Amino acid sequence: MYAHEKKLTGWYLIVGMTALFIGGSLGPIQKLGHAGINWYSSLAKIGLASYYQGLTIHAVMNALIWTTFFIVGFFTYVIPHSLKMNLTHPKINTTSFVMMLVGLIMAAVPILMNLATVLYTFYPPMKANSFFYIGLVLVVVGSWVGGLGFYLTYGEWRKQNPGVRTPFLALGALITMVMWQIATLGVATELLWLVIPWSFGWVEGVDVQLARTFFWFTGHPLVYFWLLPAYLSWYGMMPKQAGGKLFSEPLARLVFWLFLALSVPVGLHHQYLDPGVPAGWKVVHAVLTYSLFLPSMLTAFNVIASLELGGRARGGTGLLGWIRTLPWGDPSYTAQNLAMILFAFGGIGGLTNASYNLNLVVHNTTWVPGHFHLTVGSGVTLTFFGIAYWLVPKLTGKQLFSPKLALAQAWTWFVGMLLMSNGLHILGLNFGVPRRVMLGVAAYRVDTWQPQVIESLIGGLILGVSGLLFYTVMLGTVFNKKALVDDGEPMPVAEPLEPEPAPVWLDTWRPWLVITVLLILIAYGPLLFDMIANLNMTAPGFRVW
Ligand code: HEM
Ligand SMILES: [Cu+2]
Repeated sequence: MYAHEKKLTGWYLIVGMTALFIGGSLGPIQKLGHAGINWYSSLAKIGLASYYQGLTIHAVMNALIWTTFFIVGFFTYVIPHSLKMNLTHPKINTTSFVMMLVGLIMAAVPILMNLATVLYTFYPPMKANSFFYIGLVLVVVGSWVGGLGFYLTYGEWRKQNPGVRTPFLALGALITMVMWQIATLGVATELLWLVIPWSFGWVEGVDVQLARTFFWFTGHPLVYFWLLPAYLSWYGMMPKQAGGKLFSEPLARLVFWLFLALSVPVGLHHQYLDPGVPAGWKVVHAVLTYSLFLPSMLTAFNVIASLELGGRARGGTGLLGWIRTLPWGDPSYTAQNLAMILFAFGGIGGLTNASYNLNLVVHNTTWVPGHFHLTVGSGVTLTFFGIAYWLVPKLTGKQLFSPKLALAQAWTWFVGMLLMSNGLHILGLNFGVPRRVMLGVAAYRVDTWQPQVIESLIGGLILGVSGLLFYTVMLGTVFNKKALVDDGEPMPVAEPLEPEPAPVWLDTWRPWLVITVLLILIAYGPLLFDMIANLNMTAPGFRVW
């Protein structure tokens, strides 16, 4: 059973991890560039034209491709196993993978040919080769098709199980996909309506402000699309790995519904400094952004309480003694717990970014990459590594290669990221050092930056080693001679502490979807109406590289 699902998940993971390998390799090279050690003239010989081409590859492969492929692949495994039934339309899910792969290739070729060095935000009026944009659309639409396969499977399950609560893991995954589906309407509109016709030269100009607004309509919920699968594992799997139970399952469901409702109508917090957006709407989005603090804190409380149950069940006592008895020898658990700690720092910094006035201080400084390497670069990526440490053995039927090496991977990522992100945060906050610059050759570079430049370089190099350890463990597992002993459990599933089923309103889609759409209409409706009524398709395209 589940042979098709496993194979498909395996393919998603192979593509995602390959993308991360290519993108991740450039990370330490960028750090060297910041410190004045310039590898780019040597890299030119193998076709890398500039720091910016490298930065585009780094962020597109890591933040867009690795995440999306891993997530859709993970859900292809989790949803059927959670519902305890096969995908009902396996061909649809296979089509999803093929579309995403074709899209990836279509976008990657222009990037590698230096025809799309527009960074992963591709803000117009920078203009890339059309196939870059078409490829990205295909990746997104391919993920929608995957979602469709999941919904059809869920519909069939619902028919066979009327009145039964949707299992938590399936519900969380489905909510994440629906949120993604709604959120990506923004970037799909941006590309299909504004950018692609303009990049082909069918229309003269593009409305830069409207394009950015559509982009961030998707751009913020994108971070929750990355994060919710990690939350799903923290809530629904890690307590089991720790020997505990999910402290409050209804609360966990509520959190997913809240993220569905609140992820989208907050995008303007990325546009506080955009001159074409009225201040009033920025304030509305700022307030809504702070409302995300609620589900975030509920998560911290619920997940830590669940882990505490595990630590105590394993013999831990005292106020904090249970922390010591958590399964720190298990790389899957440890990677995810360390990811959580890094993510907590990222979340705290995020409060600064989200503040309308404090944002001015850190906007477009190195503080920002300092922040998101803690969130997507660690909270998400290190959690996905932790998941891979149990999932890849299940997929291949092989034992995890060298759990010790995997543990070393988790800890080196933790230490490396603390150093790199600390350095980047301080440089941005104290000195206003700009992001997206090869600082080593900047004319305005000063010696007072040096301590943090070195600190973050050391962090970046440790991260590079950590990345190599990850790939060693993955390849070692795939080629491991030792077969996995089947324990009959396809994935860790945390039991709820309270046996009663969650209330029906936490398993009902309609009211939550209505709230979601209403909030989006309130937060974006008048603004978009105004921008479209005053459409300004005037900016010509530029090739600045
Ligand atoms: C080996 C580990 C890594 C290192 C050393 C590293 C280093 C860097 C550096 C130095 C920058 C450029 C900062 C600038 O010039 O503004 C950067 C940008 C970025 N990184 Fe990483 N990174 C790593 C892993 C990751 C991962 C795992 C992700 C996401 C999953 C990620 C996502 C990004 C993104 C989205 C950018 C922004 C690019 C832009 O501004 O257009 N990085 N990284
Ligand atoms: Cu955001």
